[in-house]
Amino acid sequence: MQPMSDSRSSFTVLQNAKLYGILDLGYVLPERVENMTAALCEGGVDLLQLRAKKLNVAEVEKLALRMLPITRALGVPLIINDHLQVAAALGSEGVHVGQDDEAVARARAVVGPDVFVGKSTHSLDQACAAADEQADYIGFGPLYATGTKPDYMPIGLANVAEAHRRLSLPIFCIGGVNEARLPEILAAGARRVVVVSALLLAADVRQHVRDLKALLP
Ligand code: 3NM
Repeated sequence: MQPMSDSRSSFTVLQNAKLYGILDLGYVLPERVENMTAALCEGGVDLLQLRAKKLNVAEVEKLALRMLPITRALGVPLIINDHLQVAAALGSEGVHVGQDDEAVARARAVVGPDVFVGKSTHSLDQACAAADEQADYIGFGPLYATGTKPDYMPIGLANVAEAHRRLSLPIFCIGGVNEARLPEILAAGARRVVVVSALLLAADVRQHVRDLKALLP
């Protein structure tokens, strides 16, 4: 499969990204993956992650293979959650890892320098540590309690501005982000967001992506 036009162009897309969607198999039936990928990308998500916590590696790889022609045709970097080997085998544009020690370095060793590596962070200290670890971007949250990641304590908005003051890497605020909350999230200093359930459960996914993007400066 053709990579995005050159391997650094996905890094440029990352630097400019405001709205990051996640296709989470907790919300989307496997047979709807192509439709949902197209709706999210055509609506205008800047980045798209495949997250399938309950599927095995072979199933994740098959889904990613079905998504890639769509994401590539629309110039949206595809990020694989957790499965470094899938990202490496398919040459996806990015990979996303959790809060394990050395997770970024271990990911980089598997996927190489042309695949960007993002890390989940759940406090200001973890955000700073991930930047020190040379993550290419971080998720910062959950801002609010969310059914998508139910076991995590919400961290609120208090440290959003401080994270942006201290760090220069892209910070994607995540967790309970929706249209109604976006104004207060932006007022707290966020510049980029990840939206999962509010997009995947929208009656008109394409239009909802457009509506959210219009609210992001
Ligand atoms: N990671 P929704 S919160 C996948 O804080 C994920 O690291 C989080 O889903 C983190 O938009 C989260 O439906 C779930 O709340 C986000």
